[in-house]
Amino acid sequence: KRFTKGHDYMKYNNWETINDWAISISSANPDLISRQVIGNTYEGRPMQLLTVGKKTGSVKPAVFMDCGFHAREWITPAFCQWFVQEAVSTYGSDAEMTNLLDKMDFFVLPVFNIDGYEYTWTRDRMWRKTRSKNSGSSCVGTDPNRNFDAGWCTVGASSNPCSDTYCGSRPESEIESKNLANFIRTNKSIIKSYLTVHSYSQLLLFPYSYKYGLAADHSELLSVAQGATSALRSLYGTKYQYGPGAVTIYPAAGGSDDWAYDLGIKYAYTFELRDTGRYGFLLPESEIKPTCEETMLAVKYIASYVVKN
Ligand code: ING
Ligand code: ZN
Repeated sequence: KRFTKGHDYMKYNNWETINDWAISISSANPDLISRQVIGNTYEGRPMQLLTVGKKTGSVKPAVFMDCGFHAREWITPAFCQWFVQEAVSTYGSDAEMTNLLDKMDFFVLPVFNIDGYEYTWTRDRMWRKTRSKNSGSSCVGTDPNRNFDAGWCTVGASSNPCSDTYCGSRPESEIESKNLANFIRTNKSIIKSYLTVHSYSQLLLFPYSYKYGLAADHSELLSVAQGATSALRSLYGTKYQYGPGAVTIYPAAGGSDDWAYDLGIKYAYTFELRDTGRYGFLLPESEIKPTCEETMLAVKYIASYVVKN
């Protein structure tokens, strides 16, 4: 069953539709999904967080996953919606998903940068940043993936509010960053993995991006990335490169994966979904289904690894 009350997972959905979906899918699956608002965005929209997992009455380890950090990366909210629907519809039939949801919880934030996402639907399809005002400038927005406290604004980021990689006035200057960071700090004892989903380039990145030095857990992060990308490739042959951010794409400070890793969340990964540039951010809707199906395999691989380690 692809649809929950008429919801179409094979189309890009605007924020109003995603918000309605988050409310209805959680109330339709009370044994598997609970919902909370972790704060409001700059423009006042509710950051809906779904907790997906069998309710057992005991504390379970968790994977945190967010989508829609950057407004124009439309395939990523589509993936978070797909993930939640696939989780509830394969629980009890797919052995791996059943085991995952019995033993752990997924915190899923379908759209992090809601104000920016809405702006890409109404004004500028290629918008990336948040929509907050910058004092002393007429330029709007901060790059949320330069706004975290991980070598903040030292490399691959700009202190110019007009730049697409503006790091903000200070770490967590954006209310969306602060809301996310507060939730993760509060729940850090149970969050074993942090996954942040971007597009495009077909990469699976892990710390560090803010420096060239290797993470203490480099060899384990590398081997899990190797396993996850080969699981992904097994479905349609889609090739992913993987490695530390700084050497695999470019050095960039203030990213949420580096921040989560330095907080103590070992399995911190950034996905860059399809494609490699033919359509880029404008990935056709016909590619939503194959992209989400193959990405499911990688996320399940990482979660299964985390659950048994
Ligand atoms: N790419 C990421 C970006 O924010 C990244 C790459 C990952 C940078 C992790 C820093 C840390 O630039 C996209 N497409 O947004
Ligand atoms: Zn991005």
